[in-house]
Amino acid sequence: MSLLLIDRHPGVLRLTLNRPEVLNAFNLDMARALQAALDDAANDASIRAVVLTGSGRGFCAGQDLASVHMGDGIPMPDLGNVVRDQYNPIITRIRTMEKPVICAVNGVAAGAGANLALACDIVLAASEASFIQSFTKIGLVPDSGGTYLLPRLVGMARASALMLLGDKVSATQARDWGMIWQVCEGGTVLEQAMALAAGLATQPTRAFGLTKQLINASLGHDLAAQLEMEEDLQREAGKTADFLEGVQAFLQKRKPAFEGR
Ligand code: T3D
Repeated sequence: MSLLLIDRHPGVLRLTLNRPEVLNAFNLDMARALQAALDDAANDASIRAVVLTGSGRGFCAGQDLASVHMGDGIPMPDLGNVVRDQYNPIITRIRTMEKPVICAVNGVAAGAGANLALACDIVLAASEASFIQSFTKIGLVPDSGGTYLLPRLVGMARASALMLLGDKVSATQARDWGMIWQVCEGGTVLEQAMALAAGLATQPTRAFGLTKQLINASLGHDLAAQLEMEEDLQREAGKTADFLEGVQAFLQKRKPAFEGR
């Protein structure tokens, strides 16, 4: 059985974590498969949006705790290496990929699974989904970019409490706190994510990529540096075929046909 299901739709790549018996917890092979698929998506110009979801009733329960070999005199594993080799490349790729990554959180998202979802550009969650920063419950620290993203999404007070207490946050609460974009009722989360992705795949992909660069940079920039970067990237956007098409379509009162370049 494939640990990651890869489905191509026009302009859209759908990636489904596929270890439903353990709520799609990550082992090394699944992490490697996701890394490779994200790399392919980033480098394939025909893919203009990515959807990430999970099979079964969970989205992802983080690290597969059964695959961490310890106890009975076995030396303690070096978890820094696990984070470096498994999770950091995935989070970096999602954040830096110059096309939108949409997460369809179909069920519980815990530990690295929660932070994987939060790293995506637009997060939709099923009404029954939940988010748990479960790391400290097993004596670990949050990883997969959670300590970077969560305080920025929900503020220090909520991020600190969520990470120290490890409480479950419902999809509705997550939306109301600004952690995610939207809650989808009635089992429609994947359908809605795919429809969103199909729409985005017909839009100016290059401008999306540049916008992602600006959003990422804004988290560390002061206003002057950000204004300068906007100037630079607007210069680039202004040279794209999609800009020309967008303006012509507006003036001719027709729908633009963006090619993503
Ligand atoms: O290497 C490193 O460790 C470093 C990297 C760390 C990154 C991390 O992600 S650390 C955090 C790891 N994840 C967790 O601590 C979450 C553990 N899981 C849970 O707390 C609960 O399963 C959930 C709250 C996510 C869901 O609860 P519930 O009641 O809906 O489901 P369940 O019955 O607990 O789980 C269903 C099955 O999935 C169950 O197997 P079984 O009994 O039916 O055979 C359970 O053992 C399995 N499962 C769930 N999470 C994991 C898992 N198996 C392995 N690893 C898991 N993380």
